[in-house]
Amino acid sequence: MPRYDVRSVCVLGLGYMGLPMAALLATNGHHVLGVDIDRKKVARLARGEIAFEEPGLDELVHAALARGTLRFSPTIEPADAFIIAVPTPLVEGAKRSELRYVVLAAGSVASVLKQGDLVILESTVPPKTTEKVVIPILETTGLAAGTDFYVAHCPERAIPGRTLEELVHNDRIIGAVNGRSAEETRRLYGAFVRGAMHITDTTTAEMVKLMENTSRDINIAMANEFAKIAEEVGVNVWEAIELANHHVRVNILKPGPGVGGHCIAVDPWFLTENSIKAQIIKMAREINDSMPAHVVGHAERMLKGVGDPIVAVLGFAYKANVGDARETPAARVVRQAQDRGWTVRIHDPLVRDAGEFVLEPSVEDCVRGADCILLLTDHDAYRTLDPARLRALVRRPVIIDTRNLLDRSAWERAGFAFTLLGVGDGLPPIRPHV
Ligand code: SAJ
Repeated sequence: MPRYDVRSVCVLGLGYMGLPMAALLATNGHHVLGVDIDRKKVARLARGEIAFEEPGLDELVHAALARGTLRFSPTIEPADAFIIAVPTPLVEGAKRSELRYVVLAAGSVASVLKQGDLVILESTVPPKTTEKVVIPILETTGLAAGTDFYVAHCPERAIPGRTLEELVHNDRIIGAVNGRSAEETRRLYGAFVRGAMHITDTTTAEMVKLMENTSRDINIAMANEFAKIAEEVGVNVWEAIELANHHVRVNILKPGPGVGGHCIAVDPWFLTENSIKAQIIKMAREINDSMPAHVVGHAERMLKGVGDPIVAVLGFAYKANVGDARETPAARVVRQAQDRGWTVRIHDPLVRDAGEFVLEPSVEDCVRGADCILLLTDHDAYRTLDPARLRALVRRPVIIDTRNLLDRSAWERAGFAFTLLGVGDGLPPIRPHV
């Protein structure tokens, strides 16, 4: 008999997806226990302290805490449904997935699993992980997937910066082991998901998620390659892309200093790790990974002849208007600049945790005495920078915009030498054939 009222839900992994999911379920009729192996994080969350910025999340978590429908603990408890939303990073130094946290989480679910429970894997994983890794761990209990308990893989697809809105309104893929598992999952997510829910098998769902992010990675690699070619032939790639996108069937993405974040820079490797046929996916990864060095090459050109240069990096987040610095290409730019012996100062108005990197408290502190400003993230806050004011602070008025954010003529009027990524300034243009 279907249960019409799943009420106790345990969410394992309280990161960028697990926490929003837990808060949404807890404010939509369920009693939720959020579990994380990081005891300090659990203690902070219990006090209502969230370590990252996400629109609406703070309010939602506080609303759920006030209602008493959301609790946090380092220890799992029996529940009607379990959602595994733990990280799946790359193995250190290798281009394949680290499934250690998924394995640990599945083992911990197995320790409390009972007849009739629902287990949903949300973490992004390589094809066949649900079938070959997660289900076997859950079945060590002696219970059978699909009959004694229900299993689905529902990859999250919300974008950082709009997580709550997208968790509610995006379509969901439900990769279920059987019809009953799909129905139980649909019922649970139905509490807050307003998008359509598409049912398929677990391996197809795994593949769909990886294909989505891989397709974006390949498209960004193409834009980055266009930028390099435009520099060679003396064209403004941003103008060329804008014009090409007037074609009804063309939609070229934007070049930049590289692809960061915990998804697009990682997921394509999950798709290729067991494939002997994959080619274009690996090449796109390499093109995107080459961009930090390309940007540092631009800086090198602009700093020619300058002894002991000071470089001011504006923007450390992996993309605009988020405080997330996971896998940020800025870290690679900074390291490569430091490897050249340059002094690098970094500013970001949104990033709270830059790991080993020290952030300056203000743009002014960052650019004072600098020989080159390197704009790496297109935060809205940087649009309104006053070039004349910064001109008075820097040692040499040089700026490299890797995101096409700034008003070139305003910076040039203030006396800056302005380089825009993907523009063939200063290079001899190739004459068109006549
Ligand atoms: N980027 C470019 N040029 C572009 C677009 C992006 O250089 O035209 C760069 C960004 O600056 C950033 C990186 O790519 O460094 C990734 O940013 P993003 O906004 O493309 O994607 P993410 O990583 O924030 O979120 C993606 C989304 N996937 C797709 O759009 C297919 C999101 O829906 C997924 O939920 C998320 O990955 C995830 O968790 O997998």
